[in-house]
Amino acid sequence: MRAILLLALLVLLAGPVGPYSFPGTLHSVSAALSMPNPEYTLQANFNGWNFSQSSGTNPTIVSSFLFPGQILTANAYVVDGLTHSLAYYQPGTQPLQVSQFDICGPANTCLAMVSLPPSTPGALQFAFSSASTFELYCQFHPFQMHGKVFVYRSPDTNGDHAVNIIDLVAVALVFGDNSTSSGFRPSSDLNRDNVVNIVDLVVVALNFGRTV
Ligand SMILES: [Cu+2]
Repeated sequence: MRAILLLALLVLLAGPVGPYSFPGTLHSVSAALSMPNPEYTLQANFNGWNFSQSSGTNPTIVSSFLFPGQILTANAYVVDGLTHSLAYYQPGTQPLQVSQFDICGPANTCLAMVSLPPSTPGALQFAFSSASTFELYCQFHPFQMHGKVFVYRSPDTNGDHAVNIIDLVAVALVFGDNSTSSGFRPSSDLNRDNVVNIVDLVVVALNFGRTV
């Protein structure tokens, strides 16, 4: 009963016309990550992505609106006069495995890439196909320029393309479960931390009413 009240409150607070903001556990790099069709901008610097910026150097990109199938828009521009690139790699790819000669494609180690010549900003739109934490590299300087992209599990827990009360209840009913619980459902653990809690409920609430 407490969970039902909680979710009712969340729907009121963060419905489809809600503020679309929630302080995540990982820092984000721009307000544009706090709304549908998330977008971010990074400075390309040999010393690290967003070196010395308020986001922190080599940030993790995280958004409650980033889950499989959702388009993430990356913008980047060079601040040190060098040539860089912004590329997404499979989870766990190490700097030694990254090269400017990698061919990027949906089934490759490098998933997608945009070149960043010194004087021309680059943009890359990409939809990750799985819920995981991907690597964000400059292929020219993979040891220095290495961030991450956190992709949630879909708040559309039953796969009917609508985020609605069914999905909110699916999370609320297993609220408090962790991966050792007998009824644990990974599909309700949206942030993949092996416990179903307020963070997971909020991701559903923020997307409530959306077609995804
Ligand atoms: Cu670089």
